[in-house]
Amino acid sequence: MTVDNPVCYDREGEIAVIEIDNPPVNALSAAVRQGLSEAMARFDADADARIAVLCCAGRTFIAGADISEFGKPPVPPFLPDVINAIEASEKPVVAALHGTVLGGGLEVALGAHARVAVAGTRMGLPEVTLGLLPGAGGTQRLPRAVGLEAAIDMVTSGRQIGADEALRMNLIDALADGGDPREAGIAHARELLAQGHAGRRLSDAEAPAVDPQVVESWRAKVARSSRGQVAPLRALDTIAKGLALPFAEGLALERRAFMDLMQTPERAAMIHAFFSERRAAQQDDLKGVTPREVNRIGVIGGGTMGQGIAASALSAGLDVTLVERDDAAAAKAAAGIARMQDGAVKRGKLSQADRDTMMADRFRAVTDYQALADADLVIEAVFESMDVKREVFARLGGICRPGAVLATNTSYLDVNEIAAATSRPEDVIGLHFFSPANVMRLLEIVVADRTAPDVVATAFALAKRMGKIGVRSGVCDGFIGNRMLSAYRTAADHMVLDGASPYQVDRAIAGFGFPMGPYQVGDLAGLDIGYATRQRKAATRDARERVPVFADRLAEAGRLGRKTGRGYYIYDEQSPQGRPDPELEPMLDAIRADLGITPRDFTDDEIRSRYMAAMVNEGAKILDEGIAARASDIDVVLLHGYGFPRGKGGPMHWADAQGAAAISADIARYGEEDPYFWQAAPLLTRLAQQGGRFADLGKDAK
Ligand code: 3H9
Repeated sequence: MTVDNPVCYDREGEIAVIEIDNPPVNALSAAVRQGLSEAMARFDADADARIAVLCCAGRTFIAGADISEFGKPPVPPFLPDVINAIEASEKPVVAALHGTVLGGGLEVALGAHARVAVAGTRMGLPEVTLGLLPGAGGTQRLPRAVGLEAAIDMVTSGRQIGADEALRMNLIDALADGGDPREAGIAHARELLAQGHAGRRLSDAEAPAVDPQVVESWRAKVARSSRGQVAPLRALDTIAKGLALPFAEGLALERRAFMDLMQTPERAAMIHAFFSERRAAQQDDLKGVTPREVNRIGVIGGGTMGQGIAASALSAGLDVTLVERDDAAAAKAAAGIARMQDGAVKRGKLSQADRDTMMADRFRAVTDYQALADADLVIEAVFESMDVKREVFARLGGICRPGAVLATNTSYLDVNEIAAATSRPEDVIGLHFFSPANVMRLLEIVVADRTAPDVVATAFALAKRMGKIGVRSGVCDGFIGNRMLSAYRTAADHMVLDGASPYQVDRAIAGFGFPMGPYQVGDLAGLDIGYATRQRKAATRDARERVPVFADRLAEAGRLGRKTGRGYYIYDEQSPQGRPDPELEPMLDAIRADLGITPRDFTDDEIRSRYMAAMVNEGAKILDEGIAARASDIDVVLLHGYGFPRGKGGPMHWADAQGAAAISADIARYGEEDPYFWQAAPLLTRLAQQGGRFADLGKDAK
């Protein structure tokens, strides 16, 4: 290997070893493709080499095409040609797999004549999660290896499978004993040589029969799960149509589909999401700051949130002490956490033995705060009241060891005020988990005025360890996510006051790609939460602010959403997911009449425009105030905490695609009716005037 060539060729006797070393994930950059082509030519010409092993250095086999090259002009050699050359070799090539063998990486492996994996290897074709489909033979070779339905499942979902499953479905030929992929490949190559076995070319294998009925039933399933995304259905079609053609024509069909998808806004949005998630952890001011060590965690409060946080921390290998008010509450919390871990065992994510030792050795639920004396980090998840939180933090300041991080899971309260309740505000930070905390990946890291840099670094390190995506937020009411939610929910409420039905709003928003509309979300979260917030703010409310009287009426009538069987929708055995309530419209009409509003019709498009304009406008204010450091952080919050459709990249990416001028013009129009709510963010106005984009602001410009 030279400095420029990330692919190394050497020999072990009759076995050629072709090793790729392109950190961090051995992505198939132009240099790797070039190096692989040259290595294959050298192997073909090497009379002393009878078989080749293709493996990778570092933490993983090839994790796919180099995503950072997407959207730029393609540079030869192209991956399908490189893979065809591997497969066309007269002498067998063994792919030796480890780590995460994804996308183009799995396609390279499918072009080899045999595949061996070390234990723990994961494989998948995640292209649909980037708005693409496998573009280097995956739609044609995979079905020839594993059969039609298994291939459709993998390609249209992008899901990863483990090495055991891969062996069962014939995706790999063998599972190695040891953990070293190079050694595993060499051992497998020796076996093949000894048996006189040359492996097989998948392009020569017979294509599985394509039963149109099977394809149709998958189409219905994929259409449901992909919620308007184009790539999964295009992938399904490409598999089905391609398999009916000779192999080379199937490949050509696939290539055309891949190039088409490369041009879609969906592809750009999903790749924006991918890099935004990774960028969120990059904090310039934390370079060189060492995080504090965290092994023992305390969780105060064993409600749904506390349980989820504890379960998630346990799964990350941390030691957890949970504190509750009394023995009964502690026992209830412990039982809830045990149930979550049992669920993980059932889903195959955790072994029974690990679950048992985790619960016995690394977890305890107690009633005495003193048990937190040696915790490295304590997360408070008690009732959302400033008085209660201040009391908890005042106590913690005296009990926790010096240097322990004190975190609050508040979802909107002022973290500066909470920090002021302790003698050590520099140790205090907000860690806003989302419910259910053992499932949701988003973690808002709320940095208060006096939070120490190493506490911020500790929070990011903890997020990573817990498999969460940490996004930094400044202190404001609701932080990034709930503040945005409040804005777009208010826009929806105004439309309902003015004549739209909540059911139409929900349908229109689902039509944009959200899994649920705002009123379905409200019913799920419980209508008492919003009611309590409105009550809290009533005394200081500006007289020009329009109140969603209908929401108050529902809450006052005890219609609190799913948990009471009735909110905006009715939930019963007949309709567990909810059905419209015939009493709602008459109630809304009466309220409108009381308020002197003549109801008007809204089109679904207008509903979506107003909803999105409110969201983007609030995002612009959040950026202007420095609550979020970059637009892409806001996108990550909405994508991971609020169901924003990934195929649209997040609200700020979506705004850039529409153009600030168009959104700004909408807001100016809406503002003619309600100038109080529709106040354009100065940043949005600026971008509209200059033709600028959120993506080019500040850190995003780098
Ligand atoms: C494809 O293959 C198309 C083909 O079908 C056809 C082609 C013709 N490219 O996630 P991490 C970077 S589509 C470039 O933090 P982890 C990443 O940005 C591709 N860069 O680590 C980060 O950089 P930084 C199909 C990539 O251990 C660093 O590597 N493949 C790529 O948590 C570490 O990443 C995929 O979709 C890439 N492909 O997870 C796989 N992948 O440090 C996408 C990663 O500067 N990748 N980087 O922020 C993943 O799912 C995860 O990165 C992986 C590692 C599981 C591999």
